[in-house]
This record gives sequence, structure tokens and C-alpha cells, in this order.
Amino acid sequence: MSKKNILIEPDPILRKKSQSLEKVDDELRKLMDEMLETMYAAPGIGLAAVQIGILKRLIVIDISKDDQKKEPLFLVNPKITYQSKKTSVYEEGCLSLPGHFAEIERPAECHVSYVDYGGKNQELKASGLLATCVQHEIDHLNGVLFIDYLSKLKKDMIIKKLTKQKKEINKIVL
Ligand code: GNR
Ligand code: NI
Repeated sequence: MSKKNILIEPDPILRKKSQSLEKVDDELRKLMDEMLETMYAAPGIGLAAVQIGILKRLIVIDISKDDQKKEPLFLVNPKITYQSKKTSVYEEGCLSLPGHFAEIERPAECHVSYVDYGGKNQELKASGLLATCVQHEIDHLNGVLFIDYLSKLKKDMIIKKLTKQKKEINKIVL
């Protein structure tokens, strides 16, 4: 298995729409394993394939606590089939927006149909942090980041800081 690099905003790839997958085979399972390894190493509680530069509708999630047994979820072609009227607010972070956090309001509960690691159709009924995380990941598949829900002023400030950081890193690398 190998850990992949995570794309950081601003990156035009993060704004593209990911494409549906045809089937779950060993090659796709290898990609899912690499995504999980990358997510655990980061560390994060979710990762969309686009964050490692692969424009496929695939996400991995594990919201288990450090001291608990790992509970990885692999979702191929996830589709939201229900979102509650009731909302909740969580402080969100994103591996593609390192160092930035904001309170985001989303539907408190959602149902998601998807294909699992074994290629079987499944339905996830999510609430709490899992509901927030799965909606955050599905947004990535549509080129959406949590900063898109902030005021233009806050969003532009975060993008400006990340752009500046990228320039600094390039100076050191060159
Ligand atoms: O690690 C992550 N934590 C997190 C916290 C609150 C809401 C969403 C997330 S997802 C994020 C990892 C990530 O960027 N996934 O795309
Ligand atoms: Ni993210």
C-alpha cells in the first residue's frame, strides 16, 4: 500500500466534478485501500478520491475515535436520497484546506445509497458527525468545498492565505 499526496486549495482539480464508477474490482479496491491509508496518516475522518487527484465518485470515511476499533466505510457512487429539514452545525476542517476551520450548517440527518467494498448496493442512514462528514465528502465529488458556504470575504481570505503558503513552499523547493 502507498500513501498519496493530498491536493491543497487553490487547485483547479478540486473544482472539477468526479465521474461515476462502472464496477468494483480489485484495482478499485487497491485504490480504496490507498485512500484509507492516506486518510489515517493525515489524519482525517474522511477523504474523497479527488483529493488525491482522481476524479472518480469514491469516498472513504472513519469517524471512530483513536482508542476505538477502526470502522472504515467505503462508498462508491454515493447518492443522497434523503436530507432532514432539521439542521446541525459542526466545526468543519478539510485536508485540502489545512489550518482552516469554520462552523457549517447542514441537514442533521441524511440517507445515502452507495456501492460497498464488495460491490454490493447499500443504504447508509447517517446522523451527527457521520451525516456532516458524508455530506462534506459528497460535496468534494461535485467540486464543492466548505469555504463555498462562507461569506465571500471569509472565503477570499482563506484562499489568499493558502495561495501565499503555496508560494512560500515553492520558494523553499526551488
Ligand atoms: O478530517 C476531516 N474532519 C472533518 C471534520 C468536520 C467535518 C468534516 C470533516 S472531513 C475532514 C477530512 C476531509 O477533508 N475530507 O474531505
Ligand atoms: Ni474535505
